Amino acid sequence: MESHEGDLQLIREKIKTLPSKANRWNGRSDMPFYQFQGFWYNPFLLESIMWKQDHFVAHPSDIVLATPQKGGTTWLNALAFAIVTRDQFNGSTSPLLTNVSHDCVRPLGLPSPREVPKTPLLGAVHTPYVSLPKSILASGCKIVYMCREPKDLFVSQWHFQRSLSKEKVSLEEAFQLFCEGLSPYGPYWDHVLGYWKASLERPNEVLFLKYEDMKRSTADQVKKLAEFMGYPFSPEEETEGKVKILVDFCSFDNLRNLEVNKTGHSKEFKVSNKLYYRKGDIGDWKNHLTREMQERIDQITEEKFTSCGLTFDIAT
Ligand code: PAP
Repeated sequence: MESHEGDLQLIREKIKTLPSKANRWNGRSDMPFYQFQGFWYNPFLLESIMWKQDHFVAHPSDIVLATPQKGGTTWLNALAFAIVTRDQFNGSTSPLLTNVSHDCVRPLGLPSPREVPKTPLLGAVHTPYVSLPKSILASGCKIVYMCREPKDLFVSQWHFQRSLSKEKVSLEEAFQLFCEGLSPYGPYWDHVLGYWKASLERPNEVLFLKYEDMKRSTADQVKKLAEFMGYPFSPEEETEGKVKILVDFCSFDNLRNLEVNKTGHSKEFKVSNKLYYRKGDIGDWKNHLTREMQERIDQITEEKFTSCGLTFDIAT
């Protein structure tokens, strides 16, 4: 325990030496952004990322669920958990009925000594690919990444950060910061590209998913996800309609209307669960961004992604 505290103390000292900027997203002068390996974090999140780099021991059977903040974490956690536990639980016994999905997977970002590993271990991170613990890459365990079209992700992140903060950042200021890369776990585009390139280089180990594809063809994407994780649906299961049952169970409307997600708090993050369920639509940016904002963000997306072969349907 003492060495655990000692390690954290060293990390805290190191953080203080990193490039730093005011964090206008939360308006708190005691919690600025620090830049580490190209990305911006508040000091508490960074502490856990740095701690895990040195201490997290991955097993080849682990499955890492990686998302940028607001990239579809709640949904991906729920789907992955429902897939790997489908022989254990059904629609009336699933822990997802009484726990927000963040509490059904292990948040790999937090510094806690590793418990006896469950197999498989589902672990969730917002950590950029470059900053993942090296043992994750060395173990060859599976990594699933889900992200979202940049304009919708920005709008979702703006709503979420405002709901957590006393000082409410304006849309215009948050937009400016987001485009400059100064957002929680940002620059967003670099976060996406890290996993995109890894999925091209190591396709058996890194699966790259888009929130929009998951919305438009959920059943196909869920089958792909299950197959990748090593839990494919059998022809019998497909005939019995198991894919549709799982998709309906994890749908926005079904999960949002559960009591735990209307009135509960996540045990791990102490956040009100209803904040994880806002609209769940594609294209909500149209209700928030001006034409100029749209053009600016689309231009960055085009510049950053197109040459790497990554496209999003930016119009919808
Ligand atoms: P997190 O990274 O803070 O955990 P995350 O789950 O990635 O948040 O983002 C929440 C978004 O996913 C919200 O989008 P919105 O702000 O545009 O509405 C939320 O509504 C949406 N969401 C949550 N659960 C589901 C679901 N089951 N299906 C589709 N979208 C969902």
